[in-house]
Amino acid sequence: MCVEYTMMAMQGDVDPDCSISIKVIEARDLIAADAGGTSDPYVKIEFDGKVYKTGTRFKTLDPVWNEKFEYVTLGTNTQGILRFEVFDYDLVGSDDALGHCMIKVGFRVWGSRDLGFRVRGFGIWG
Ligand SMILES: [Ca+2]
Repeated sequence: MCVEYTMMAMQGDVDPDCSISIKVIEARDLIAADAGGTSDPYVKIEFDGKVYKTGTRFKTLDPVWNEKFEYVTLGTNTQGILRFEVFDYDLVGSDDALGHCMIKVGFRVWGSRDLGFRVRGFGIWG
């Protein structure tokens, strides 16, 4: 699975505003969860108590999403665990978990005017 995240700090009223943007790019060779030998994958993303979901890609084991999510938190200390979980969508019954990965992210902005800091990273998961 390939995801990309960017963290940056911009000047806020009091403290810098720290934001993280996440782009879910694609996954390959997923498990076939349906009788036809394919799955209907989507990704659930969790960070800082918030949950987002990508759209569902039907009947594929190599889904491409290219979907972007923006998180904004206030303060000079932003860190946490980015959790990605891939599910197979099913019309009937509960969705099947296909796998997950986690990325630890974090940075600290030193000094109230030390801005423009940016981190970019990729998470690869087979
Ligand atoms: Ca399915």
